[in-house]
Formats: sequence, structure tokens, C-alpha cells
Amino acid sequence: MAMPILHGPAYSTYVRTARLALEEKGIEYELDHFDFMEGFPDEQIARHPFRRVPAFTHGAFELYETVAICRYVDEAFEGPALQPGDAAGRARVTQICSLLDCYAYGPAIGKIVIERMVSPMLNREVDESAITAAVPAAEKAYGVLEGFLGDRSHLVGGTLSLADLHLAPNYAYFLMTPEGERITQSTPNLRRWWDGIKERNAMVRTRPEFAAAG
Ligand SMILES: N[C@@H](CCC(=O)N[C@@H](CS)C(=O)NCC(=O)O)C(=O)O
Repeated sequence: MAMPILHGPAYSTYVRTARLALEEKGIEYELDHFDFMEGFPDEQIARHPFRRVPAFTHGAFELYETVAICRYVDEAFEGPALQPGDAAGRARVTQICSLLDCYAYGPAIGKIVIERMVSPMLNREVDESAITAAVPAAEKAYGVLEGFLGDRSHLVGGTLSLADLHLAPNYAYFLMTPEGERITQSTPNLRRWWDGIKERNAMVRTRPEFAAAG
């Protein structure tokens, strides 16, 4: 069987989520790393019409969108199941991934992390007003996730699922900003969850170079 290839940079939250699924399943894969901040390679634009990462190749099968990649990885390969066995549990996983994509990624990563961490790296002025405007939405999304988690160890059911893998890279970067530090202090269930997840082998093996915190 062909070795799966994940196309995208190790520093991307979505690439990391897909890598976490591959790592947790124990699948050998190739990371086709490129730095999109220096421009998107033509091959990636051909693979992904919306000019994003990651994309995924498994032999002749090509796929993009992280949720779809992670589901394929979970269902097409041997290894520990990363989705619950029941329909309600799987629906909850999808709901949380969708919530993260639609309501958490934009404010927490697209605005707060990009402004606090990436703008200084690119010698761009930090847009404080964009950060201030994004905080309530990030706070709301993290608050909702805090409620889903409650006093349990994982977001859905009693074991690790794709929902945890969708959140973890987002959380890792968000925590590195003062806004994320403050918001995650007021979501203690998520803090406890993070303490249980951040040292997993898959997390350590996929840690981006400049993400010393997790
Ligand atoms: N819906 C896409 C989102 C992927 C996404 O936004 N990836 C970011 C990196 S974490 C990206 O490609 N950014 C490049 C850009 O915005 O130019 C998915 O789930 O895969």
C-alpha cells in the first residue's frame, strides 16, 4: 500500500491536527513540508483550489479539508479508533470540529495568534484593534468548549477522539498569547484536559519548532 503524504508546513494548526491523527493511529507517513509564507507551491494550488493546507495523498486518492482527512485516516487504516462507536458520539465529534473551524479558529488563531506571534516575526505592526475585536468571540468559543468538556478527560466519551486532536493545536498556540493565557485561566476544565494531552508522544513529535509551550 502506498505511504500517505501530508502536504503542508509543520507550523500549521490544521496540518498538525492531521499529523496527530496519523501519529495516534501509528501510521507511517511523509510530511511534504513547505513554507506557505514564502508562497504557495504550484503543486499545492493544484491540489487545493482554496489555497490552504493541508492536502493529503494516498496513492491515487487525493483529499483536502482536515476533518475529511482525519476521518479517512481513522477509517481506512488499522490502529486505535479515533471516533466513538455510536452515531451520537460521532455527531458530537463532528459538531466540535465544526465549531472549532467556524467559531474558534478565526478569532483565536486567525486574529489573536497571527497578530501577537506572526506579525512581529514579519516585522509588521501588531494590530491591537483586531485583537481587541477578536477576544469576545474567542472567549465565547472556548467557554462553549469548556462546557462540552465538563469534568471528563476528553471532549467526547471517555477516550481520545478527533475532537481532541482538532482542538489541541489551536489551544497550543492560543495559550502562547496573553489573551489566550487569560482566557484559558478561566476555563479550568480545558486546562486540566491540556495537561493530560500536551505530553502525548504524538503531540511531542509534532511540536512546531517555535511552539516551545506545547
Ligand atoms: N477548512 C480548512 C482550513 C485550512 C486552513 O485555514 N489552513 C491554514 C493554515 S492553519 C492555511 O492554509 N492558511 C493559508 C492562508 O490563509 O493563506 C481545513 O480544515 O483544512
